[in-house]
Amino acid sequence: MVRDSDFQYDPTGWEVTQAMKFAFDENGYILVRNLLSPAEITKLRNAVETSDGIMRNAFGRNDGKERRTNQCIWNHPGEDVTGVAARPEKVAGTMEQLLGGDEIYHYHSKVTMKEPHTGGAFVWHQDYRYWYNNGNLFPDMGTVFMPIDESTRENGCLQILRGSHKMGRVDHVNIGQQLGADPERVEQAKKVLDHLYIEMKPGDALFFHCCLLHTSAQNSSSKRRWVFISCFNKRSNNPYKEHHHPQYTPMTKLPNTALLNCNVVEYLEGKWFMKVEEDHSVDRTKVH
Ligand SMILES: O=C(O)CCC(=O)C(=O)O
Repeated sequence: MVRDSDFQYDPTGWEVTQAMKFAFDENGYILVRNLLSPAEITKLRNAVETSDGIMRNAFGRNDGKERRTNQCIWNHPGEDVTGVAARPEKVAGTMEQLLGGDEIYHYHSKVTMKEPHTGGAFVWHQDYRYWYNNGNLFPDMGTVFMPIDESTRENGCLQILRGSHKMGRVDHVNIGQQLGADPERVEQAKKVLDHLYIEMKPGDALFFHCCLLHTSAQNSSSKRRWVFISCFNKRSNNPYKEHHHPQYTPMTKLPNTALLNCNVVEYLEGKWFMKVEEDHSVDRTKVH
């Protein structure tokens, strides 16, 4: 029996249940509908759109098929809206519980921006493929994927292979200008695992394991598809070498009211935006 991984946020009393933990362990993800309220998502969207720091530090990611996705990556959350959005109990605390309950820290956050008609694809990959190389010994890591625009099949929503995290770390090879999971493995995996298109509304959140195979298509529609993404690591999995993402750095989780109460849009000190040349996974061109 396939365990259901779809849940609904309850603002009157949110707790990570055994059913959610089993679903995460079994399927490699859970989808939580309405984790962020309309007011919270409006605040986050406005902050992302008006942050000079985010726009200045964005760079393009070519997909090898004449399209590209822009993205901006930063390592430390900071006290501004985009830093606070990663840390409420319902975001960071939920990921902590799903990863087993030990202390986690913020590994990085990013915004991926697929513009209408031009937004690029991401080939099938596991996040742990990159993070393994950074000196993370264990796949005790996860991502929270939170669209700030409606994310549909038409504009390039996330696709996953349910349960593929159980394959362990898959070899990755150059595919076009990206590093992607070995296509032979992906094709075989597709025969035995469900291939799901995760359509999401702004406010929904997908929590997924770092070995879950995922991809997303080009945006050929007239609708923008921007997503806010936060990635976490366990303190016990402190990477053994210094690299372009942080080693263990304590993270303060925040009450669920924090995002609505935060009015700082531009707080750039110490956010440690990643530079285009620090990312070795794909061919990239500077946006600005
Ligand atoms: O935004 C997307 O569609 C996918 C992003 C992703 O997989 C990544 O940044 O590793």
